[in-house]
Parts: sequence; C-alpha cells; structure tokens
Amino acid sequence: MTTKTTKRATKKVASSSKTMMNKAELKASIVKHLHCSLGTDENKANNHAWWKATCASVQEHVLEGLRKTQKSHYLNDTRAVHYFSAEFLMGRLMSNNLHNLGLFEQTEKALNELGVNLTDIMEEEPDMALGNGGLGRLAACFIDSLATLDLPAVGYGLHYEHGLFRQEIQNGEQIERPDSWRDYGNPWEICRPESIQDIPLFGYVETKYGENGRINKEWHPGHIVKGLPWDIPVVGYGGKTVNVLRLWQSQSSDYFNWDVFNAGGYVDAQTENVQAETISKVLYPNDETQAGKDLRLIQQYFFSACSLKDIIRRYKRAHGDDWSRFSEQVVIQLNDTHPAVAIPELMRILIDRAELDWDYAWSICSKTFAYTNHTLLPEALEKWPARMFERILPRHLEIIYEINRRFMDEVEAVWPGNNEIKRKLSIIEEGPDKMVRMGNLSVIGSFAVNGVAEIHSALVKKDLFPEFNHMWPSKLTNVTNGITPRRWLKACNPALSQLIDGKIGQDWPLNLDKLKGLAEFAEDAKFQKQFMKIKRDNKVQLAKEVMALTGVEIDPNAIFDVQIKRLHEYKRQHLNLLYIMALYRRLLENPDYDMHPRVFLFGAKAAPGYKLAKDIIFAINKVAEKINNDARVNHKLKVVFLPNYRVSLAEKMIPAADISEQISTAGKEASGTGNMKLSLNGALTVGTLDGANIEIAEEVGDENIFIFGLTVAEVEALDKKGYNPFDYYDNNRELKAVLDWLDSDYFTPGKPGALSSLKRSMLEGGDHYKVLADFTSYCEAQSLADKAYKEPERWAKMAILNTAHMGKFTSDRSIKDYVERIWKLDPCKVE
Ligand code: T68
Repeated sequence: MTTKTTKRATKKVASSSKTMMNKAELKASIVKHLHCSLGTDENKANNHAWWKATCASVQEHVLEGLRKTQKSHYLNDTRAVHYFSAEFLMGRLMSNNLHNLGLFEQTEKALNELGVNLTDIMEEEPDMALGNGGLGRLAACFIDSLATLDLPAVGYGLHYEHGLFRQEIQNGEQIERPDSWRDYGNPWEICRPESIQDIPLFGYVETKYGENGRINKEWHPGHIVKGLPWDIPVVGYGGKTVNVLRLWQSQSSDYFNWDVFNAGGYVDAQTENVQAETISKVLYPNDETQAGKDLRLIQQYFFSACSLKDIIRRYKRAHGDDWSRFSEQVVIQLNDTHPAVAIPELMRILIDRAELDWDYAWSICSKTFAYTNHTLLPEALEKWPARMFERILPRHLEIIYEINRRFMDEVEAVWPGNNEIKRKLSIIEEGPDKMVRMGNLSVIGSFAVNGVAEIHSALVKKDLFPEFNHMWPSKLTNVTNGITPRRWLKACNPALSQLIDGKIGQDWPLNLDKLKGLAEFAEDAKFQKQFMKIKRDNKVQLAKEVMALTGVEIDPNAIFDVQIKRLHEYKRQHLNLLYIMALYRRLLENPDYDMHPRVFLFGAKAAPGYKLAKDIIFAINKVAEKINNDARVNHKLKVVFLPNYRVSLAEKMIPAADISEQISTAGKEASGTGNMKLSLNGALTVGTLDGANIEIAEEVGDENIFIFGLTVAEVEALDKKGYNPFDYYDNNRELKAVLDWLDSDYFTPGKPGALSSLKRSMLEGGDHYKVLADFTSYCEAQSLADKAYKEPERWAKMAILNTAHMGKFTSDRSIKDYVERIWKLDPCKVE
C-alpha cells in the first residue's frame, strides 16, 4: 500500500518538472538572462547576478502558472478568500519556488555545470521581512497552503519600503538599522500600474437631504493618496496553482496639492508628496503592543481600502451592480484587528456609493468578514481615540457610531437595562477620551471569530468575549495554527527530508500525517543513527555559521538548546537566562557538576521602544560574554545570541536544534508556531502548558516532551490568592543567588547595577509573568532533558517520535479547517 502511493507521488512531482524545463534548457535560460536581462556574462557575473538570472528563469514558469490560474479562476467565477494582513513575513522565495515547482534539483545541477553553487547564490536574496513575528509568518504559511490546496485566494497587505529593522549587537546592546530589502530590486514582484487605486483621507462629511426623504452623506476628503499594487506570485506545491500576494505602495496624487503649488508653494507641495509616500514607508516594529499613531491607522485604512476597491472592481466585472451575490463570492479574513476598518469602509461603499439601504448593506457586510484573534494581552488590543479617527476618517466614525447604536439595541434585548454589559460590549469606550475598540467592532462585524489554538480559543470565549459568545454561541471557534512543511522541513532540512522520503515515500509534504509512518522506526538502531547523524551534520553547519557571525566556537557534541522568537517578558527569555546563570554557579561551585555540555542559542528582536526587552538582550549578551570566556566552564556551557534573527536564520537554526524552549507563562502565548517547526525537525520541547504546546504534547505523548510550570488554572488561582515573588526569592537559595548576581558588576565589570532592571521587574515590579514561581519546576524539566540526552538511544527515539507526530501542525490542515468551518470554499484545479 505504502509503496504504491509512494510511486504515484514520485511521479506527480517528477512530471510537474518534466513539463517545465530540463537541465539543458534551464542552463540556456539562465545564461540568456545573464546576457539579456542583466547585461553581463558567465565570466563576469558575481553571485548576485547569478541569483538574479536564476530568479528570472524561474519567474518565467511562475508567471505562466499565474496566467493559467487567473484565467481558470475567472472562467469558473470562483468564490475566493481574501486574506487581509498588515504583515506577510515571506523570507526568501528562491528555494521555496524551486521546491514548489519541482525544479530544485534540476536547477542545482544546471548551475553546477555552469560552475555555480545554488546554496551560495540563494544567500544573495534578502529576506522579505514585512512582518514582526508569528502573525506575519502565519500569513506567509497560509498563502503557501492556499495555493497548494488549489484554493482561490488573494493575500492583501502593505508594500513596506522598509521591513522589520536589521538588528546589530554593539557592546551587547541591540541597535536598530533600517532594512532595505529592495535596494537592488525584487525579481519576484510585478508592478501593476493599471490597477492603481485612489484613497481618500481626512476632510469632512456633508449631509444632503435627497428628494425621496433619504439622507445622503458625502465625504469630502482633504487628501487623496494613490495605491500602487505590487504582485508577488505565490506558487503552490506541485506548481499548478499560482495565487497572488498583492501589496500596496502609497504614492502622492496630484489631487490635493495643486492649489498649494499654484499659489507658489512649490516646496510645500513637495512636502505633501513625502507625506503620502510615508504611508507604506516602514513597518511598525511593535508586536503585541498597539501603536496608537496617526500613521498606523492611515496604513491600516490605506491597504484595507485599496484591497476592497480591488475586490469590488473584480466582482463588478462579473456581476455588475448586482450586490446580491457579493458575500457568496467574497470572503475576507481579517488577520487580527489591523484591517478591521475594512468593515465600516465596505458599509460606506454600499451605503454612500451604491446607495443600498442600511439593513441590506449590513446583511452583506456581516456575511463577508471573519476575524482571527491572535492575543489576549490587554496592551495589544487595538483602540483608537475617537477624535483621531474622526480627523482621519470622519465618515467611518459616523458609520461606526451607527453600527454601535443598532448593536446596543440588540444588547438591550438580551440584557434589558444592563448598562454595565452595554458599557463592556460597546464599540465605543466611554471616558474623557472616547476610544474606538477594534476588537469589538471586529466581532460585531464578522460572521466568524477564531482563536489560534484550543486553549487560546477557549480563553477568548471565557475571558475576552464571554458576552459575545453568549449572544452568538456559534460565532466563536478555534482554528489551531500550522506551518508549511515545504519550507520548514523539505527546503530547510534537505538531508532529513531525503531520509524520510526513503522510509515513507515522497508525498509527506502534502500529507503530513504520513510522518506517522516513521514511528515504527523510532527504535530501529540503524534509523536512529541516520536520524541523529543528520542532526549532528546540521549542528556542524550551524556551528560554522555561529563562528562566522559571532566568532564564538561551539561544539556540535553539546546539546543545542534553542530559544528563537520575539523578545517579550511573557515569552520569558529571562527565565532561560536565570537557569543558565544557575548552571554557571553550579559549575563554579563544583567543576565536576554532572551535566552534558550545552550551548544555549538565542535569536530575538526587541521592539525598539520596549526598554526591559532590550535590557534582557543586553543581559543575555553580557552573561554570554562572561561564560564563553571563562575557561573553568566553557567546555560545558556556552551562550550565543545570534544577531538579526529572521526567517532565513531560523531556517538554519531549526534543523540543528536539540531542545526547543517554549516557556511562556501559561495563558499568554496564543499559539506559537516556532514550537511546531522545531518539533517537526526533531527537537524536544521544554515547555509550559500554553498555546499549541498543549496540542503538541497531546500528539507526541507526555513521555516525549518536557512539560513544566503552572497551568492556566494555577496562574489564575495564584493571582486570585495574591502572588508575591518574594515568597520564592526568600525561600530558594539558588534563585536568590542568581537574582542578586544581577545587581553585582560580575557580568558588567565596573558597572554594578547594569543588569538590575531585570531583577527589579521580577521582584519589586511584581513579576507579572511568574518567572520566579516557575523557576524550580523549569530547572527540574531541564534536568530531565539533560538526563535523557545522556541516553542517546532514548533521545533519538524521542526526537524521531516528535517528527513523526507533527502531522496535525501542517498549515494545510489549518487551511482545511478554515475552509470547512468558516470560508466554505471549493478548490479550483488549474490545468
Ligand atoms: C502571534 N502574534 C502570537 N503578533 O503571539 C503567537 N501584534 O502566539 C501566534 O502563534 C501567532 O501570532 C500566530 O497566530 C503576533 O505575532 C504580532 O506580530 C503583532 C504585530 C502587530 C501588532 C500586534
């Protein structure tokens, strides 16, 4: 049975490449582009030129697929999902596109014959870092799965000129530098000036009384900016469906500045130009905090409005002015509340432009949107001052008030006379400064709302939106996150992928549950050896990279313990750091302290304005410096902070990890997706019962994961009782010693107190994230991990079983869940 399916799958992948190009044709095409597109030749070309020429060759296939896909979607008049996201963290595209087209090996060979190494030239590609972290990367995985599953879909977002800042570490501190990913052009994107949109902003609203007694509103905008779309083709695995990621760039339009110009204000007119272009200039680098800045709201409106206009233009081409089928053809998924202003924008278009009556417009609108919540942290829930909203989007604020007025009537019907509930559910937060709550708007304006892991969705229902859940019991649901196994195993870990191919066949990237077939080899000595040899080879590779990036030598025989994610107190990198300091102390006190050598590897960017997060980075680097240079311990303990963590660095770190640190305070990490990537690549998780860790534990079994710490219920109980971090500080000698160590100048010679802010946050600051409460239990879990690693066969078995049981976490499954529970989409095959 297995062999049969294997053969079929092999055929499928091979045939898709056969219809494309053979090696000789690829060679010719690359050389042609070197000559004709880049104006150079084989002798002069550097890696960058080879990379560009190869992109151009690959792009020929991509565009052919795109054309066929668009034709097929048009002819079939398909219902499509429109994924609205302020962030798409795509990373590099070359390897992904080659794998998905089935052209990777051919291209590698073709280039080889030209004397060029594919791996080297792929390093030339800058990451498309148009996102902060999990939320943006999730969007990238989802559009890969949508195309792979032949689902009609468009991703819509912002074409930031500068993606997430480049991080440098100087004297242990994070320094932010601009990221200029498009300085030398982006060979994958296509500019579409034929689809430019005009977007109004500012101004005032005029009330007009129509003849039929209808009150009409007319928005007179103060500015109009242009939205120029850039299309990034998204190639599905197998290369058939090629969807589009459409990103909007802002440009000045002539509309607003001619008066100024004519009045002799040439310089002022140019200033206005700069302002319009500022909109898509830079990605806000804050994850999990809301920016509250004019420009951020303008960004959100700008891309939402451009995208809606684009969707409506396409809809009208097929259906004219008949709005009755709009919500049958169009579903819009809001990736968090960032694009929620699309809800009043669609209402505005339907009422003010199409002149539909309110009820009809609302019936369309509330069947079109669905909303994904990614956080429960109060500081991340978006609220805009009503006065700011009114200045920038005066008509939208009016519409929001009307949505809210009608909604309050519904609340009154459910809870008559209950003003407290009304205050809580209102889109408008009352107070000296009225605020517009985007979460409430999103729930009210959507037909479905989902959290991103079982526990998170349960908490969304129980703690964040309990009354909404009472009013609409079937609206709130769960879709557990997932990751694309094409990028996060096949492409980033080729040796392991080949080993898996040989054991269970080649179709696991499309059917990740097939990995279960590896479980029967988990105790097979030969397979264990092969599996662990690949892990070790990947560690050797990473060790070279670490040396090149930091000058620190690390031993591939040590345990590689990896924590990679944004820096945030709730993610508790400082809990990891306290443990490292404790190990250091133990080794100093007892040089024979029994532990397997371990290298702690970190990758993390801190939001530039998040002081304590930056202090934690500084502390990690200072502790690392001390330990790495302390000959008494550094054969057993090393600490590495890799600068500028990003998708392409993750692709190198994940295949080399033995331990995956997923140690957030229970109830705080909505899901996590790095946890899935690491486990898929055979790393064992040390983690709390939080987010998707819970589901990972269910899949791999308690014996193949190191769970520790308070549960959500225990955190709640502790808070209720009154949490006092000093209870732990005073009663744990080791914990007290490492915390006090932070006050000394041991790690920052001559500068005592340079690391004190960490200690303060965990003591006087109240230790909001329960670091001290979980410390002991964390140390115990780490000891168990150490013990397990000392038994190579046991460890190998556990690692294999982690890979084997990650089937659930493919983003294909997440997308199928969305399709079934929310989108109700049909695939459309492209011939
Ligand atoms: C993450 N959220 C969750 N937010 O923290 C993570 N926020 O648990 C989850 O797995 C992931 O989303 C995917 O669901 C974020 O990444 C942001 O990046 C962000 C950006 C701007 C504003 C607020």
